[in-house]
Amino acid sequence: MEIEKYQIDAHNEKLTAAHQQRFSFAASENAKVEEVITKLIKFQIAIPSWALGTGGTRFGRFSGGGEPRSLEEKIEDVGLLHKLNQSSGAISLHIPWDIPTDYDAIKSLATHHGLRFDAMNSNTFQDQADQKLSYKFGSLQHVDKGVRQQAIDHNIEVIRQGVALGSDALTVWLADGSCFPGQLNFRKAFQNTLESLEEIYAALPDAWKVFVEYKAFEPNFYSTTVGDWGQSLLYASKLGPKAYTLVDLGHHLPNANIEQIVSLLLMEGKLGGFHFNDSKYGDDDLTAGSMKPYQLFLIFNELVEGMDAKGIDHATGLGWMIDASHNVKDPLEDLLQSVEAIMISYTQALLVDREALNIAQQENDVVRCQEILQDAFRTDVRAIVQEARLRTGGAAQPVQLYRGLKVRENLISNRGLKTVATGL
Ligand SMILES: [Mn+2]
Repeated sequence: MEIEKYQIDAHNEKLTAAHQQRFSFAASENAKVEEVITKLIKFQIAIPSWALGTGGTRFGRFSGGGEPRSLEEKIEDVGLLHKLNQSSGAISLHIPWDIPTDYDAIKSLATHHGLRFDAMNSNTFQDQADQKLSYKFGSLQHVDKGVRQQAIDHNIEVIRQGVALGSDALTVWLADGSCFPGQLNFRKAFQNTLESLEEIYAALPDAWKVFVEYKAFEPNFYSTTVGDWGQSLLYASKLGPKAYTLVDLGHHLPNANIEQIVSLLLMEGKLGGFHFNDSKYGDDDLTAGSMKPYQLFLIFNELVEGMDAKGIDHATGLGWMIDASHNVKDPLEDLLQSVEAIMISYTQALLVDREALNIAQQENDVVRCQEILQDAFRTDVRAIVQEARLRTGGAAQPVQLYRGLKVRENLISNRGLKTVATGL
């Protein structure tokens, strides 16, 4: 299914008058509004191929129907999102779930939908049917060199796939760790992992980056070999200039100060990418901004401040990706909500009066510091985000139009009710 321009125009026309009124007010309140809109138009968030189907939990999975059955249909789905919000112009693939059969055809399909290929994701957290050795006790950390080599070869193969598609980054998330005290020699596990990553790093093309993603726990529940940002930063520093830390919002212990982590990684030039989601308890993979919107804003506040301090381009300097997966929502509606929440937080962070904040910090005026941050956070920026979307041909209200056009019903009638997205 494709959404046609006339359908978006018809939807927008009905909402123009009300939007204009709200936008004029927002513009009158914010002197920087045009500068902000320029940045919003450039800012694109990659959609992970695995978020397009119902994710499920370890207890069950409740398919919503019409899920993409192939890489082509996944690209089609991200194309639908991008058509609606004009902010989802990239797809992040997972290998071996998304191996193309015809690279040129896949590339031209992506181009047709205005999409590029974001970071490639390797998978050594589960065994594939044709796999010789098992990852039950880890992959890059494994005590057996043969298992490590298999995992290294897989990652190099993912780089090769990414090169063929025009991607320029590899994300390595490892389930490696241990479930019980004594199971693992921490130092040996670290060193094995580092040596394995060094071999993968050596296979990176010149302009490529490797993102080392950390996670505090799960599926291993006693130790994780890339468990936190300190461990990830150690690997990234030892590997070299093409290696960076990737922050996934759901991969911290409860109440971690993620904004401070982000700030220091940026200071060190080692923040490479971001996985957006939200959570209340653990790695809940909920819609971005659905649980802790103030935290999302505070993170963006540090991102904007840190990127500006280093002269990093907001849109291209870091890898921006969603990493979420749902059991109860239509995955496409959920992704539209996530992108909207991210754009709202980014906009609010752009509105922070940085000069005033610097002065207030310098004067230890704690009350004023809070006022400045919360003034930006409490600004209703939805009309600004909407204006950026309208100027690039997106829909005024993406979820509303998605429902109005009966996109899900359409996908179900095309693909069937009982479909399973590859990899889920
Ligand atoms: Mn992630």
